[in-house]
Amino acid sequence: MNQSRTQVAIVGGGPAGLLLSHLLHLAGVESIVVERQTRAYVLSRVRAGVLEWGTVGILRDAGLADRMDREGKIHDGTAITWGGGKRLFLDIKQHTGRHFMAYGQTLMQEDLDSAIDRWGGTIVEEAENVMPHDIETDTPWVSYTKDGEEYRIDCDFVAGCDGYHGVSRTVIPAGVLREYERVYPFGWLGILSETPPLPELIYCNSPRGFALASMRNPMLSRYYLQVSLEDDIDEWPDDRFWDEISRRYPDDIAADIVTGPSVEKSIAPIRSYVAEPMRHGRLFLAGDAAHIVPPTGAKGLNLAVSDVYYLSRALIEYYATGGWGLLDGYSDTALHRVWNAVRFSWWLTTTLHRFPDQGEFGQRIQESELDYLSTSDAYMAAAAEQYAGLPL
Ligand code: FAS
Ligand code: PHB
Repeated sequence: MNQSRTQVAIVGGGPAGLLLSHLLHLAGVESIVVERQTRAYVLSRVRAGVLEWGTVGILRDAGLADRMDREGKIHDGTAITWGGGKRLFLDIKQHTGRHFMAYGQTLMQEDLDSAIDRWGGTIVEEAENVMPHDIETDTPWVSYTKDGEEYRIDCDFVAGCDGYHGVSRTVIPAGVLREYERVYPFGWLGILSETPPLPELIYCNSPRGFALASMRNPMLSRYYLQVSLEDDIDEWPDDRFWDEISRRYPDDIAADIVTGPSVEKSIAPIRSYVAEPMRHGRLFLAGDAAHIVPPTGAKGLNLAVSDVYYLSRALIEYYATGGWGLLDGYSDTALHRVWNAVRFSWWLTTTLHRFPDQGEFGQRIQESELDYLSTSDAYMAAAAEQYAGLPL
């Protein structure tokens, strides 16, 4: 058994795990990241594209924002279209004074990888059979195997940053863990194409189903269509995708969509999920390991960042003062923000997507909701505040 020791063992090398390792390092706290995939595989997963202004601030303060500030695009709000041509602009700058940054999670992950390599951090790739142990004691540890060898990392704390399908959540006793879930009866078919994107993000409620136009850079567009959970990616050749998205958007918007061959295409299931508490003993969960939101509200990655912001502050306080105050308050603090984002993502998902059993009555209710939103400054301000992300 190859043995090592660190202060914080981090399970999972996605954005939550890497950002936590970096923030801890900046405060002189040691960690080791244990990731079951290769870095290349993690980078190959095309995911989020919108960073809340709070996330932007955390990345800037941590010295992780040079490329984001060069290549990211700042937006003052997002558009919503419905009812065959109606539209509104959810102006988060006007209502909150904040913006959001269009910058792909893949690039953020690369920036984190590079930063950790620069200061010589440890990211174990292709770790198998990762398992946290003795999290209810003062001497937790993490085991894993790699290239046929067994490894043990003794630590003070374990951070479970291993996503929805990770192992960390499973070591919280069944009698302690409370789970809340809603699975939606549709998926998101996402496409990347090397074409100029529309200038703004545009969410679309159409009787044919939801659509979203987004971007990654001036020559890389990201589009989504709501599809049936029974659909297979092979049933969606590029031509069908472009034809369908032009049917869902009003003609004048559809006319501006520049089509082209897809360079990535995938279908993701849509669910809301929260695990409570986000801490048990010396195990702390952060990011998708603790919660999943429909991408409609662009909250998933941003929640991972806010969890890590709270957890890093708590761990830094412990190592600086021996105090447990922020650690003891971590789960409640993180969950307050999580549930707000879960509720907003659920509301926007139920307002913009076509549900199988909603009928024409349900369609008109959704359109009436958007009509009201577009005419009420108070409602727009509330929606803008939540899309922008509540202050940390
Ligand atoms: P991640 O899942 O990103 O990372 C967890 C890491 O842990 C992974 O690298 C995994 O390989 C590793 N791991 C898992 N089990 C392990 C084990 N047993 N041992 C060691 N390592 C293990 N969010 C948005 O805001 N907008 C979007 O458009 C959007 N689209 C998405 C599309 C898809 C298909 C998915 C799955 C998610 C999407 N999300 C989106 C949400 C996504 O961005 C997550 O919120 C974000 O990746 C969360 O980061 P982490 O918590 O680090 O989890
Ligand atoms: C994206 O650009 O991938 C994106 C943007 C906004 C969302 C979801 C995804 O709500």
